[in-house]
Amino acid sequence: MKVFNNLSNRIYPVRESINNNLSNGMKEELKNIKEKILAEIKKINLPEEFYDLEKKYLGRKGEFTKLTKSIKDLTQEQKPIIGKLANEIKIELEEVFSNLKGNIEEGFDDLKNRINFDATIQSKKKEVGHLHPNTIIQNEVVDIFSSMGFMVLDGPELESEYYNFETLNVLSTHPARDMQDTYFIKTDKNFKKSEKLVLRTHTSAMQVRAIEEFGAPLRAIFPGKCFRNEATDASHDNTFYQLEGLMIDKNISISNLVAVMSTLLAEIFKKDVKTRLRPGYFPFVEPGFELDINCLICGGKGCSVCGDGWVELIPCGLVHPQVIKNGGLDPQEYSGFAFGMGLTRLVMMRYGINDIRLLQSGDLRFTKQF
Ligand code: FA5
Repeated sequence: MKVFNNLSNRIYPVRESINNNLSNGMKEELKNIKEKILAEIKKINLPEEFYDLEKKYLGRKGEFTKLTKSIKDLTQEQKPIIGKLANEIKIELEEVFSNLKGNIEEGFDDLKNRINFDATIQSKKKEVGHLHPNTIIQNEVVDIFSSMGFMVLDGPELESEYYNFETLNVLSTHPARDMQDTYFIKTDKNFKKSEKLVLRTHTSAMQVRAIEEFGAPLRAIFPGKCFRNEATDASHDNTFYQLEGLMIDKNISISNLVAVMSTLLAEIFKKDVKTRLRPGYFPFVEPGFELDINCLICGGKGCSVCGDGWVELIPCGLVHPQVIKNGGLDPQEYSGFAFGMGLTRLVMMRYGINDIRLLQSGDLRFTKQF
């Protein structure tokens, strides 16, 4: 018995040292495999290689997974210690893989630059977009008119010649057709002349559509995109935004027009802006005016945007009786005013933008400033 006891006493420490060696070896192996994985991530060139690597080590039959399975062979004392270490390394690796996966989804090109072995690395923040300056100002103007009881209508950008020109007293033989260099759309020869299509040159194309649809009394604005075949410069683009306004009721006069325009300018600029009203010719208003504002870019000295210190901003006038008639109302009973504000130019004035072409350039260095 004594001998046996001795043997047993001797055996125990031997087993313990085997187990100690085993657990120390495991510790080393776990640390080595972690270093190996992180080193291999560094060499990745393609997204597929990243996914292969993840499978090779962390997959069900992966090397790291296999290693952790052998923890069960350790003693009861060693199991929790090594198990804890293995778990910590696993969490760390999973976090590194998960963050890099985020980077991969955003663009692999940048992956290598952003590989970082800090397990707390965050994937690149998603950039949140924001409103274009045109939309910001359009929303402000829409709010101002909504508060005055105007409804907001949308209209087609591909418009018939009928609504774009003819309902507005601009017949095909009328010299005013030359005022707006138009993109005509090729249509089938079976198209009736009145159905021929153009990219709308102005939001006035909505005037008769709105009267037809809603009758009177009517207070509506129509913001939207317009197109003209322009030789572009600092203040003219081939695609730009206007915001049209139309009010039809009994006894509408120039005083109503001036009151609405003054409210608009005071609200939009929130400071005193010099304005001037001069006669303007448009076949669909009588009388017609041009409301100009003193250029806010050069302070009225004259620049590439305004030329002479004044910016043509809001052409307007009293609706021509024929237009009211074209909409199906009696011009003896109803009158109205209309205006067609150059929304893009308003944006330029508000933000001090000295070239209209920047607004549609798609250049993020420009749009990110707003
Ligand atoms: C018109 O388009 C008329 N429909 C406006 C109108 C409506 C008059 C209702 C009377 C009653 P005009 O071509 O001037 O008018 O253009 C109106 C505004 O749009 C101009 O004052 C200007 O601010 C803007 N605009 C015109 N062409 C361009 C362009 N190529 N680029 C940028 N803005 C432009």
